Amino acid sequence: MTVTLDQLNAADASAFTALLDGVYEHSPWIAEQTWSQRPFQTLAHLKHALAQTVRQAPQQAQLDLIRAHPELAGKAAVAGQLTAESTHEQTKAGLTHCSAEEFAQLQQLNADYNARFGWPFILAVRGPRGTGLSRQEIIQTFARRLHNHPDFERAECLRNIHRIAEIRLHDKFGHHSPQGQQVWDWAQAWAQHSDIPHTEDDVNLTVTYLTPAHQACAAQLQSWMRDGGFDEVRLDAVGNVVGVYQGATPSAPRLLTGSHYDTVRNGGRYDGRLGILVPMACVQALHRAGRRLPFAIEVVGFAEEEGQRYSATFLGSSALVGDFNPDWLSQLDSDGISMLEAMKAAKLPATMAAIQAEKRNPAAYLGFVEVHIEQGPVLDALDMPLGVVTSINGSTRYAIDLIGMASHAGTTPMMQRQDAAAAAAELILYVEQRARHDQNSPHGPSVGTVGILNVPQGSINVIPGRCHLTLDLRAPVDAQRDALTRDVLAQLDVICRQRGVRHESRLLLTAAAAPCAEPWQARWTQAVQATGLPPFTLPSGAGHDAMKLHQIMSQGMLFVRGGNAGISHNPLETITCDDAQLCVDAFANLLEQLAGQPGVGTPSP
Ligand code: HGY
Ligand code: MN
Ligand code: MN
Repeated sequence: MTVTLDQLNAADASAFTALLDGVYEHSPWIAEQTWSQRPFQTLAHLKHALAQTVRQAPQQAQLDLIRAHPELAGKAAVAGQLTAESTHEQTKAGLTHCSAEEFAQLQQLNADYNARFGWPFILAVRGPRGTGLSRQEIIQTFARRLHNHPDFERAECLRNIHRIAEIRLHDKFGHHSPQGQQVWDWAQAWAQHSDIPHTEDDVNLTVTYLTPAHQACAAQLQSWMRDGGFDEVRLDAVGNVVGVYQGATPSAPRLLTGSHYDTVRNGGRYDGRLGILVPMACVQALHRAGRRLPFAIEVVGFAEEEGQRYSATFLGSSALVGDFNPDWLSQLDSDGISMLEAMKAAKLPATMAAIQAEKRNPAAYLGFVEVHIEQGPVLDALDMPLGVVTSINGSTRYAIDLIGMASHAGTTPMMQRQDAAAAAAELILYVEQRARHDQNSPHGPSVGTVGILNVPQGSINVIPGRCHLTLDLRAPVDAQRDALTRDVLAQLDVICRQRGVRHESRLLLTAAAAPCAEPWQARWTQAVQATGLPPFTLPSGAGHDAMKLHQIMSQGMLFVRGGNAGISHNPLETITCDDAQLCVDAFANLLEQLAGQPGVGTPSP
């Protein structure tokens, strides 16, 4: 018998607790202490309230909650003493069918984990899709998390307990997330295309500009858009996939939305792609309902945002704002192929005229909205599925070659070296120390990263004569970004002087900080509240296509929680299909807000 919110809201404390029996393993106190917050507007509201009850409980109560859970394929399972819910979950994940080797691995992991942390390993084995992780995924996650810091691991166990509770609540309420599952499934299907072929135990998702995998992703997206009811679907002059779902009248203004479908090397499945798939799910629903809004919806899958194959970050969205840099066309990739040649091989027009024709007229648009995975730890740490972005950090990127003198590692006295790698090491530590200096800046912290570092043709017994590195410097406002950049480059000169080394530095990118327009922040906040969640705002440390569109129209962003503490640019990047559903619901609400807004035809401020 499924439970309903009306039933729950009308229940007295004991009936309320009874209705939620089993949601949190052997811990009725959580429902008891949450009862007073009724009425609950939505299931998301209830889940968030239950999670906050745990968050506000004393640490001992949190530990007791963790310890109330059985081990995976542990003694209780062997003795048949699991609760019905845990039995169902462990069975669904195949833990009742372990091979002898898997069983032995799990027993060892249980023993090692308990010895290290003093509580059982907690994992929502039904996974992000709710259909169950594989035994291999469970064992890999178990082994990986064994090395976490205890404070982090305790928090991660609690996050998994909330995910277990969420799935159990959905079972109780007969709740499903069909569009969230569709978005999640699309992301898995898209991830099959990679520049690096997948092997059984190594899924290295790498999709860089105009490679065969990239072109397969573009073809796949066009096919999904056509199937999903878009009226126009095309590949534009730089490889962006553009889908238009017309409005009620041909002259209707357009809402522009989308994100990028390229990835970093060995990246995640949701970075960028979520921002294409979520609006696509909303258009599919409108099409199926035969509905037309007073505005058209233009969804763009941007072809290149990460700047991996070529140093041309935001290439796709640059074309839409009219600042595609013609110099990019002559850039060579690591195989010596120019961007122009890559465009021709991909059967793109490969002319600046065609590229410049992609520039959008902002007067025809209501603005740009982008959904994106947070790519950071904030939402996951707060058990918050959605967050509204206030501003996108500005950034500068440099490629730097340090040039010293290669010489014999054995005979060159330490005081007579021009060691390019040692100079790089000193610079890296300075970048870290200088960025930390802004930790308490009133605008928010800066960040500084050296993401690429190598000694070309290095040898074990040769002092590095050259060292190549990249700088990625970011801050919430441009003045702070520029001060950080100035200091780092000044220190680079000092280090070079002191070490008899010289440098060749090349500015790759300057992206201005992009505050999200208040009207869009307000609409996203209203959309999040409509899901039953409290509004939450946060800045974006990551760069996004929205900061490009910001140059010609108002923009707003919605973040979705990333699991695994929000890790990103990493195969561990993850979201749940239920959070994806909340995101689709929020996007659909934003569309309804716009549709119901008088004079929606005029561009937003
Ligand atoms: O680096 C970034 O912030 C983005 O993922 N391109
Ligand atoms: Mn990225
Ligand atoms: Mn991205």
